[in-house]
Amino acid sequence: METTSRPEHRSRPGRWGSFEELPTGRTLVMGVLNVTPDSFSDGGQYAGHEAAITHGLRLTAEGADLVDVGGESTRPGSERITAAEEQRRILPVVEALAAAGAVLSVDTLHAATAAAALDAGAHLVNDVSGLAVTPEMVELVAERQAPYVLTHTRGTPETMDGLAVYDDVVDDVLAELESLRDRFVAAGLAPERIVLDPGLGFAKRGAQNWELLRALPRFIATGHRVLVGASRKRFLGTLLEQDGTARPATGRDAATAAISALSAHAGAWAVRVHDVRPSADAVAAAHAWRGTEPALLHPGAGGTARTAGGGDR
Ligand code: PMM
Repeated sequence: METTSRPEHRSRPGRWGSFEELPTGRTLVMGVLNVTPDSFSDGGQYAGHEAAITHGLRLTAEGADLVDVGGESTRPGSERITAAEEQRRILPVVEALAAAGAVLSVDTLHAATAAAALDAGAHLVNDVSGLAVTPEMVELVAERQAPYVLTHTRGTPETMDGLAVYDDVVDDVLAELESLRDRFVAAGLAPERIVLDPGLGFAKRGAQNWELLRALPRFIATGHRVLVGASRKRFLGTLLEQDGTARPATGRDAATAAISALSAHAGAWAVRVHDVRPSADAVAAAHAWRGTEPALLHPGAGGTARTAGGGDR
């Protein structure tokens, strides 16, 4: 006998049409689409427009609620590209996937690219600038009232590895995120449009990533939606190392799915992953384990601490 409810929305992932229409009763799965020749985790596979569009559609078919389109690698030590080159890479992909009904975020450090992608049909801006966010980006998202993923990092991809020094990584990351959040709110962005992301792997050393994951309920208690981006990251390669050799990126998907399940159990808004199906399944299992669909996992998220009925989810 079927004992768990199967929400209607599971039948049409990736076709929600807008940020507002995304489901609120469960953790969402954001599929990663790197239109780059040099990403650490799927390096160069989807650099051509056709291949990228096909992969984006595959991500939605496999259960992605959102697709995160990026044209510039932000791995430690990666080289910066111009906003013009970034737009050449991603805009045709954004247009095609938006036309297919996918909810899209644009993963960029450049306000000009964020603006162009929003014009081309993207719904959210996913910015991993952290403390280096530009005034132009603050102004843009406030003016457009664009949903904005505020990701913690320090420095730039060239310098961030040397900046992973904290008194208390959880306290410090939360404080830095909240002060950045205040800048956006002061500029006029509605707090419920701000998603917080602890920025795993961004100015974080191995163990610090686990401390942040352990503290996920504290991030969720801010009242903001929280995004977790652990997929295929180096700290998972270290966890799974054999004979002193880190497990390569594509061998990290089972550990990624485990983190997706635990993030869902904790009440994260979304997980950002490369291999969508295992994480979509993991999230479904986590919610089934909880027994009921939470009444509203993200009640208009924004700035005030939520008193979650069941305590730590
Ligand atoms: N990680 C990467 C890129 N963009 N965006 C957010 N919000 N959070 C993350 O953890 C994150 C991100 C790392 O690069 P990848 O696209 O090659 O995984």
